[in-house]
Amino acid sequence: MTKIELIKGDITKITADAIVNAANSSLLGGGGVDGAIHRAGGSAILDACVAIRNKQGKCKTGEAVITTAGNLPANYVIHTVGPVWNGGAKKEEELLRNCYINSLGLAVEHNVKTIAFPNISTGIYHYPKDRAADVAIASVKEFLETNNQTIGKVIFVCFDDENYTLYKSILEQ
Ligand code: AR6
Repeated sequence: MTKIELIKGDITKITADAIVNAANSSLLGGGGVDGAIHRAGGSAILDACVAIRNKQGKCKTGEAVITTAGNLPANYVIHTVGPVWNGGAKKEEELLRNCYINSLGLAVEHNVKTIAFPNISTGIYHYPKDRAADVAIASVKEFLETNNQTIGKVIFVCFDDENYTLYKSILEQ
């Protein structure tokens, strides 16, 4: 049985096999959690992202790539590109679900036992937090029920009180 854990805090401080980054399709860094991860992890992460860019181009929305975690207390960073919220009829839900499913797929491929997720798309990309929390938790549960034999723990790391309260109430149900 995989454990689902909820933490309020900074994902760059989490010790896990992999932490997930809410990146953009350039993979070259940005603000929010992306900026925090690149700052704390150092240039090895950007170097690895540039190498991926050179090989396969930009990362499409909903897709994910994996790199070293540089100086972070994790082995890998899985960079996924969440959808920008655009009213809800632009496949945002499906794309956000893909972020979680594709990140977990990469994690399994790399024998990751513990993985930490931020609240993808709920900052600069303005996905409504309540809807995003529903999608995140449902997608992770679906993946764990159907595909997983190896992941031991999934940690949802909420940076702000609103997300933490939303996740807490959904997970307690
Ligand atoms: N640890 C955990 N969560 C964090 C941290 C942190 N250190 N910092 C922020 N958050 P955002 P997005 C939360 O804006 O909406 C970047 O420029 C934050 O409170 O980081 O997917 C990228 O390059 C929010 O709940 O990501 C893209 O251009 C959540 O992380 C764009 O932002 C996501 O907020 C992606 O936007």
